Amino acid sequence: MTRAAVLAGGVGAARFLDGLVRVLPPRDVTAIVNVGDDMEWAGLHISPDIDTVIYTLADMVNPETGWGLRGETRRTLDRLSDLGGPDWFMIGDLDLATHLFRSHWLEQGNPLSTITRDLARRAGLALTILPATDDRLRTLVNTDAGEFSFQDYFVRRRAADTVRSLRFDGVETAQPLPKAILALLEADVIVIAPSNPFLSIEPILSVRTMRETVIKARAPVVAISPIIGGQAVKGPAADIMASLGHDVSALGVARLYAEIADTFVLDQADAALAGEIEAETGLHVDVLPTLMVDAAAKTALARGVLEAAGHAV
Ligand code: FO1
Repeated sequence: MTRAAVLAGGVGAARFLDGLVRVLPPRDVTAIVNVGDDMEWAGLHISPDIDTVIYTLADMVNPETGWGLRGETRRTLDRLSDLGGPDWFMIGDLDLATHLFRSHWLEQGNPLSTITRDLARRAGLALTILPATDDRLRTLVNTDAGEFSFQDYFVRRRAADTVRSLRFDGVETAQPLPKAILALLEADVIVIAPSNPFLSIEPILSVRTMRETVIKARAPVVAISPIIGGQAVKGPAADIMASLGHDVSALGVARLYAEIADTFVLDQADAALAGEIEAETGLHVDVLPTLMVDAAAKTALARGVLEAAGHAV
């Protein structure tokens, strides 16, 4: 039996997990998902990364965007537009039901983790999906134009502002889920998914005891680069790394994970950096095709990552 715990952000992580549950029994997989991107929108609680993971694994995701539901319309949003908004965040008509469901049960006093478990079960998923915390945790982006919530910065302002620093509001008091700590301690492999290191992974690791647990856990830690050939596959990772003064390359990502990971997986396109990364960071480097264009590519990456951790499947 190989138990895997995966630190996960949005689209890249969801695709990786989709491959992982095809090579491991889903019951042996735990995803610990970022909630720093969560927001309140029109009175509803939205957890984009959790929803992206659920929708992708349930094969319900909109393939064009990588988030939202396949085949949904924007009729409600258009009507909201006619009323004067808020309409800057694209909430599709089917996705809206998820936010109504989550908000309703939160309002009734249920923790986010319980609602997430329910949503995953109703989507027919057997892996464990845990929010990084049940407490309020919000990524705030400090830019030249002021401080914004992540979605304000990313969607409303189209990631146009130069980022100076990030802050995780609520992180001083946010508690990790005991189940997440246990999953990390019991795992045979811990994977840092190919997600934005600053916006997706750092908010998870910043929750108290999380980073220390990943470091002290007995399992090998494998981090997958979300940067290929100096570019992010999706999202603002490249821009943010650059404006925070980091090298926009697999080497730049490897440096961020040098203390926490054992193995670093980079794409074939960056194979030439392998030697330099090993020499500078001390990480063991594995070169794999990391672009998850279809089910076969996702499965191959998951298999390669398990092999890199010494767990052939
Ligand atoms: N990303 C966008 O770029 N524009 C949107 O209007 C948008 C709406 C949206 C609605 C629900 C959801 O679950 C995700 C949504 N996303 C949207 C993606 C979201 O911003 C993600 O947090 C990021 O892609 C980072 O993972």
